[in-house]
Amino acid sequence: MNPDLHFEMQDHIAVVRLNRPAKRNALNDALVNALREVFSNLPAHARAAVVHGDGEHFCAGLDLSELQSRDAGEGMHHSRMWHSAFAQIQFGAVPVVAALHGAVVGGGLELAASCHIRVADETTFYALPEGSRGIFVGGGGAVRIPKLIGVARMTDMMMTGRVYNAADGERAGFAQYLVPPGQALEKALQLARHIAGNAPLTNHALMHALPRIAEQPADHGFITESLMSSITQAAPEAKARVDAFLQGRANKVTPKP
Ligand code: 1HE
Repeated sequence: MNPDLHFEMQDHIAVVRLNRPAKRNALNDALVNALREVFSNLPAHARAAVVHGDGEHFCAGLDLSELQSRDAGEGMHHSRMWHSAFAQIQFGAVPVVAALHGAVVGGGLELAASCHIRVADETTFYALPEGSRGIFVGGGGAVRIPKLIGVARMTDMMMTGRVYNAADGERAGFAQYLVPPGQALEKALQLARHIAGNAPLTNHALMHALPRIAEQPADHGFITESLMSSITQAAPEAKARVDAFLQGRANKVTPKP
């Protein structure tokens, strides 16, 4: 196991920590490959995962010390290596919650965007310094980040070097949750435990079908939705959960206090 990536199971939750604080958890090739390996080989009892970073920052993005002149073909393969690793996160076995703090920049933001839910603490800031480093996003950011914040905001960030703080970032759509400093990991674990209690088929549909449906033309999307809906409803677990509600044994939906 790569010492820059720490992995442990907490009951059914896989907890993955970027463990390179001296370099602000910058992602070198070995670390990107280690992420792919970890998410490709989660234990069978994993039901959800959390990704976080050691030290003062979540992740400083691409390890710039490895940025070397590559020809176009080599550059494409390098970018595809990142795609393959982050695809294992987005379209892997279990939902992944990112716990963010400090810098979430460049490839670090691309990593966060490949997770299903993002929890940020108030120290978090978001940037895409690729624009000023003379490069472009290559870890799936051009596809995933506009889905969070829109093309216009991403263009602005890369053209002008704009940095979003945690509160503005939450409003823009980077994170779904904003918590006080130091509390992102605990909140992410709490959410992961809730997710782990869902019917696995529902989680699967949310990870694998929903993003595809959202990209389909509406008339295709409606059909795919119906198929997924009938598959999840047919599972014995769905019937048991609905019966539990009807018999007063399941939580009601309650407004937030
Ligand atoms: C690094 C990296 C890195 C830090 N690659 N070594 N990403 C960036 O352009 C962001 C560059 N980093 C920063 O802006 C800052 O480091 C931070 C805001 C993240 C943190 O600041 P700070 O003051 O806490 O730390 P520092 O003093 O800048 O850095 C501490 C050490 O980490 C230092 O090394 P040292 O040997 O001098 O101690 C830094 O050189 C090192 N370090 N960030 C390599 N990124 C698939 S395409 C994706 C393309 C991108 O991600 S481009 C964006 C790259």
